[in-house]
Amino acid sequence: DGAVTGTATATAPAVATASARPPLRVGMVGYAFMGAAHSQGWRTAGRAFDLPLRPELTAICGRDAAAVRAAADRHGWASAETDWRALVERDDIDLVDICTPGDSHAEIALAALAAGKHVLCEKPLANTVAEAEAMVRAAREADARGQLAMVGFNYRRVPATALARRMVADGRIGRLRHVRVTYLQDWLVDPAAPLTWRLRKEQAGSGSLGDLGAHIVDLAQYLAGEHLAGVSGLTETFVRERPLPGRTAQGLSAVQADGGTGEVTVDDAALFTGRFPSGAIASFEATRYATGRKNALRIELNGERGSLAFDLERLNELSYHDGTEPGTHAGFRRILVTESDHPYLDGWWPPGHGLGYEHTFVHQARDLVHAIAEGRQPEPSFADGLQVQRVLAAVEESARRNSVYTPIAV
Ligand code: SOE
Repeated sequence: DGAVTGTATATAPAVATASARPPLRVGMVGYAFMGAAHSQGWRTAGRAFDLPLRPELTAICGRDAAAVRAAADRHGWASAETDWRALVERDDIDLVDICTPGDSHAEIALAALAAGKHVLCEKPLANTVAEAEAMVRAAREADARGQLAMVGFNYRRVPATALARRMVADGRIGRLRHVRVTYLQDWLVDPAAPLTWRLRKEQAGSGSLGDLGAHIVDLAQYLAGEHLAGVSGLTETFVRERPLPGRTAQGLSAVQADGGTGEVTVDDAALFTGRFPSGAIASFEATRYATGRKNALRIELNGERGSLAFDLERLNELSYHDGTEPGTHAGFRRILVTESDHPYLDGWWPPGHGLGYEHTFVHQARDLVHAIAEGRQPEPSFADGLQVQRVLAAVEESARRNSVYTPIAV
């Protein structure tokens, strides 16, 4: 700088350091699994990437004072609140991030938008179509006041899925014929796993359908570049009665029971097919009973000119078959999605060093910060979240009517 060069006229180059950027002060509601994941996102985005606003972890909120204080310390939040209404009213918060079970999404989002905040809401957007519609209306009104709202479908932010989207849009697989998606987990295989909130309709809205099916519907539509026109589905609940969880139960399948059992009021598995307006057809499977499968989100797209395949358990890779190559040496090849010109890779490590699940939340925070700084609607929007909700509702309706083909409401 000037002092070091020793010349009175020398000036330092105008380097805007991250700490000189205007802050984006975040208040987050919820501090369990998704709260920890979103905390990572907010904490890291401004360090890995050059962002126009500097995310600040201003306040975290949860009902249990001691637990939320501990979460604040652990994840780096400056303060803790026990009442989300107090959090959304705080003058020193610009954005409210909702990481609670689905039954409180709509109420918190509406209050936060009314209080002038931007909103990020975990998926599924809401527990019902009616709630999601109210959220979309509120988001539209807020948009006119310069506030933005996004739903958190984080699997769009895996570099390999973002690259797949780019390749489909560039015509690399040509006209789409098939989309084949599964999202398989196994944390409910044990009938002694307790009845946590994800198994209660009044809290979670639905079971595997909303928890896992929402992700694969969004991802399939995002990659296909179009919305489903209709679906036929089946749902099943394999274990209808489970031990009640202890008050301290944490995580997906913590076994601490208080005694007594309760009814499982959601689906354990959902299986459905769908049609796209282009003529492509799709199949979907979402379950927590796929013994041995931990977080197996797999998607394959077959087009007239080629195919793409992705497996979340190998998330740095994308398989691509170029059907226009001579048959003698054509075949699926593995693209290692770690080059600096691959989506999101400009902020990370040299080629081959790889990313993980948590980076999707960093990328989500990054994209939202850019949209807010530029004053444009981030994607996926609340309207996108509502559309996914309508697909889920159509699957439930179809399942109720023995798999009758059910058009998606528009
Ligand atoms: C549990 O099934 C869960 O944590 C989902 O709620 C998340 O959305 C998914 O990303 C991982 O699995």
